[in-house]
Amino acid sequence: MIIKSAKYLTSVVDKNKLLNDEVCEFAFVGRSNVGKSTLINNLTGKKGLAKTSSIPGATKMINYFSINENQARFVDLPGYGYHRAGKKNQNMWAKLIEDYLLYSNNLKLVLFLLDIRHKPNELDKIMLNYLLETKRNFIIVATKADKLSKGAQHNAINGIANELNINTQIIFPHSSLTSQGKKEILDYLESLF
Ligand SMILES: Nc1nc2c(ncn2[C@@H]2O[C@H](COP(=O)(O)OP(=O)(O)OP(=O)(O)O)[C@@H](O)[C@H]2O)c(=O)[nH]1
Ligand SMILES: [Mg+2]
Repeated sequence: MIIKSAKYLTSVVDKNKLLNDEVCEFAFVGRSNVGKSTLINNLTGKKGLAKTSSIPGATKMINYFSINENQARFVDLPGYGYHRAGKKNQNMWAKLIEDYLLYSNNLKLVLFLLDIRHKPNELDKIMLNYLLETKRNFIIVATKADKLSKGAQHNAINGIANELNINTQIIFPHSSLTSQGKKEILDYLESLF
């Protein structure tokens, strides 16, 4: 997929306000601070498009971005598992993510992000099961690949595949610093049209 334009559309905190027209969506899910918003900025080539932060809990709403004048939408979701956000916020965000995954009719693919350095945790496994239960099409993006050598990346990807019982072919290592993996991910998105 060649992204020629990307712009912010709207933010939603209510399942009744989810956009549900004919435009296909790609959603970015994962633990807080894993790099969802940064990945959107890297794929679109627009640094400040989605708000990022070194402090977890940056994204608090469902943020929609229009790609190529509504050829598609990127959907930036709040992260899960940020305990300092407090139970009330965590529950609210979890519900929002669940509702989005349940009710979005034109969701083509979930980009499920995992930090390449860490073993998937319990919440990641719950998310994976939720994607399987709701029959959502997904790939795994192993983020922050620049933190590991190529050899260590290879081992980490095998580790993630084993832990989650999935095929390494759907795991894409990515770095927003070097743009490693950007082309492979965009090619994959293109293949879905
Ligand atoms: N080294 C490195 N750092 C990254 C990469 N991607 C993201 N980061 C850093 O990770 C931190 C979190 O990035 P965000 O994109 O805000 O993470 P998020 O998943 O959107 O977080 P929430 O909105 O809190 O759920 C920021 O400090 C980013 O600069 C990467 O590929 N390499
Ligand atoms: Mg974010």
